[in-house]
Amino acid sequence: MTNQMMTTGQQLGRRSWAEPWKIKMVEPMFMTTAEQRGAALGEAGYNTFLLKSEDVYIDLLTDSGTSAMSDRQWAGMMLGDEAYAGSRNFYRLESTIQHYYGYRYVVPTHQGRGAENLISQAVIRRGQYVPGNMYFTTTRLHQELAGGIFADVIIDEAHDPSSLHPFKGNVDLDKVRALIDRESANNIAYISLAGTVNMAGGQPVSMANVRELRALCDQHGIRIYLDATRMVENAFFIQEREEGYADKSVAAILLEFCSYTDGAWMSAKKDNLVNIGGWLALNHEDVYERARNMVVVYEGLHTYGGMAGRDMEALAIGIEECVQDQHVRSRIGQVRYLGTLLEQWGIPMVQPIGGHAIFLNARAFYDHLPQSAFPGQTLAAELYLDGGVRAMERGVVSAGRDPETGDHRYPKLELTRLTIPRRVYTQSHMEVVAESVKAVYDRRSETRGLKMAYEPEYLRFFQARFEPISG
Ligand code: PM9
Repeated sequence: MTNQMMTTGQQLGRRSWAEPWKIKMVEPMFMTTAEQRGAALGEAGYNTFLLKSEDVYIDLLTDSGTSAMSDRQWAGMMLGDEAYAGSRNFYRLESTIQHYYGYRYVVPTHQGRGAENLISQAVIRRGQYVPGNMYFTTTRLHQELAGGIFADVIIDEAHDPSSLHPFKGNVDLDKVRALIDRESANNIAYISLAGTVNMAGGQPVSMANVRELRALCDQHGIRIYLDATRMVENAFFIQEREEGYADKSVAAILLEFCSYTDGAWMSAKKDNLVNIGGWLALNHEDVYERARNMVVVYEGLHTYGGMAGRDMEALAIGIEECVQDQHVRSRIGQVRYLGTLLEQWGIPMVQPIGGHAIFLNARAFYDHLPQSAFPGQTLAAELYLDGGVRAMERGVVSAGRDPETGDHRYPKLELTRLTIPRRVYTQSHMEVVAESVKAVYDRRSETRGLKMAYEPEYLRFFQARFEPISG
């Protein structure tokens, strides 16, 4: 048998895995011509967020709200209790979150940033620091809008795309100690801990790290709030990489991890397998009271928080499904499949391969472009032009401007993210994507970069417009 005829499993000397589901309904996809893509990208100001989805072939913009729901979830949609107050679906959702994540109190929200707004407003005093394991766009913005000052306390390895540290999401406890010594514990609102860390490449936090962080915070009376958006994927990495966890289920690991934190906010559009939804869960009654009161100002009543009853039912079922070991293994397996195809051509990317996406290292990809020519944004544009694949920038555009100086923030990581929706695409789609990345890589020296033509005030990566640098 030639190498080309062998399955990936055979090549690696083991049996292959397969998705624990089969396809019951399909949605047609259409390929555009190069000319159509050129026109569409020009109209979108070279920003993939401004493309119409009908002009996209394979959509790897985000894994947020793009999952395929199961037959059970769709059946659950028919059980929506659309009462304004006290919907039965809310109580089901509340007990499911309590069961799998272990927190006492639950406040539903329309999506993750609704919950980020509530927790930031509820617990940050103006001028307080919020140390976190790398920034996330919406999270930091809500912390800043509430008067907080974000401080990056992730380990240095997280900023190095080639470091093979197995837990690049870990908090550097010395950085936290130094901040406490400098500013005093009283001036720290809470630790903002994310598992996995999106902007670092979907990298996990170890159980040992969160346990030590808890001990340190207990000494100083500091609370820890978790961004649990992709915590199920984080639990899988712990099972795979951390001593003592190989025989524990993802669900058991998730519960233990959460037990070291005081609460969590969630974009249910990721791990939890729904197209819309979010929640905030808390252990302390005082914080819960504040959040529960504010939810009626910003989201809706405290028993729906911006979701329909049917959304809450689908979400409760999504939580049960997403913690199944086989599901997480195949979800991360597909991300790795794409990564392994790209690795064989030497395409630069963040290592180790993370949970939800391949993060191409645009700085190394276009090593002839300065960061001011937006290499990450340029690569996303070029991928779309080549084969209609939609990716997203995660570099200087996403980092925004420093609120004090007004200057661009230049992050060490200048990345382009190929984000894999859950249960949506097949291995053949991954192959088409990989070949497109390779084609763009082969002609990288011809690429000149972009300049920004329009910049909105908040979260500029969503709506900014660009023009190609000519010459
Ligand atoms: N993440 C993503 O594509 C959605 C669009 S970019 C803002 O990665 C984390 C870790 C996220 C996240 C969204 C949110 C906000 C919070 N934390 O989008 O408001 O990755 O539901 O969640 C996106 P919502």
